[in-house]
Amino acid sequence: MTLKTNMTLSIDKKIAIDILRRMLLIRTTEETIAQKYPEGKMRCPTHLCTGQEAVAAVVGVVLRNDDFAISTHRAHGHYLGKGGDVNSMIAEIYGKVTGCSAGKGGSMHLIDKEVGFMGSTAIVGGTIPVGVGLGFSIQLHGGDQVSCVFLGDGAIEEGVFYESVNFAVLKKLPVLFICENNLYSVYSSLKVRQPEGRKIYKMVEGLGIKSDCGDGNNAIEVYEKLAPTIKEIRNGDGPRFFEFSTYRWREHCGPNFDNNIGYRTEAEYLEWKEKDPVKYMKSRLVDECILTNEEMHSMENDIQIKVNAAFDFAENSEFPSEEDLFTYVYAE
Ligand SMILES: Cc1ncc(C[n+]2csc(CCOP(=O)(O)OP(=O)(O)O)c2C)c(N)n1
Ligand SMILES: [Mg+2]
Repeated sequence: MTLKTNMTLSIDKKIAIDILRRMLLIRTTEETIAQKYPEGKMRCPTHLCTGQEAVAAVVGVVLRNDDFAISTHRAHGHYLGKGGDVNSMIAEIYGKVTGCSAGKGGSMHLIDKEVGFMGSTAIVGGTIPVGVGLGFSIQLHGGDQVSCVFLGDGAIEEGVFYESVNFAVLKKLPVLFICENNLYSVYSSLKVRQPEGRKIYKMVEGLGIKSDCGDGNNAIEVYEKLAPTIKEIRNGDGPRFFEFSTYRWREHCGPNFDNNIGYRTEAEYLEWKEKDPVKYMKSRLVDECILTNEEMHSMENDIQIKVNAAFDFAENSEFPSEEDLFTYVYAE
């Protein structure tokens, strides 16, 4: 692929392409899951992140392989963004022994220490103290890694969030808290959960942590905020909190759209769909002559082939044996 000049983007061209490639991988994987889910072969609940790809992709790019990330029930994008293997993830969702959690976890319980993806669980807020503990372990070992804790706006309403941030601030831990504010906790809007006008990142700042917010549908803005921050955290400057605004397109859990059931409107969804983070990044890269339309189509085609191959891999893999059921995924 040839890189063109004439660029006004503030970020390196290769990094911009890397971010887009990860976003496309996440989008294509999620949309293919949605398409195939009704076949009934994926027997676990799936919380898709279509519409939320930018933050996951950028975090994956700014983190190193030996940095840690820990996530939630909506983990697919975080896992793939961090460099997780799409074959292992799809096999996991199919419950196969070749899955990243050996077929025992399913969509909401992904773990892959090869890429520093230290787990995801369905208990809202449950992984936050684990991510802080990972940050503590980095500090105790004198390393320069970062522990990234992904959380949703709903997790801000769990007490453990406050205990965890307090401990991270107290010990000046290398923890990056990434809150993807998609406005909803299942069917409850922030409007019925928080006082009017409250900004999450401002409230969290009150705990003594440097906090900021940004447009989670604009991958370039997310990169500009996170790249310098990661360096500061590595240099021992303590934890950081970011709130990025975004929107999940599909239903809370499952492959369908649910704008007709009354908790949000079609108009709101369409407004956010206009701000499609993938479309935005694609058009920026074409407009800035970093990629031609042909190169873009070729990249998209390659990714769809890779994703289709992952589904074939999953379908052709074995279920865990009875013996496998009693062995640990990670023995140490
Ligand atoms: C402790 C706990 N309470 C409630 C639930 C039910 N629940 C599952 S996902 C979810 C919404 C979480 O919202 P948010 O953190 O904003 O993440 P999003 O689904 O928007 O990505 C809730 C309340 C749960 N799994 N765990
Ligand atoms: Mg939410």
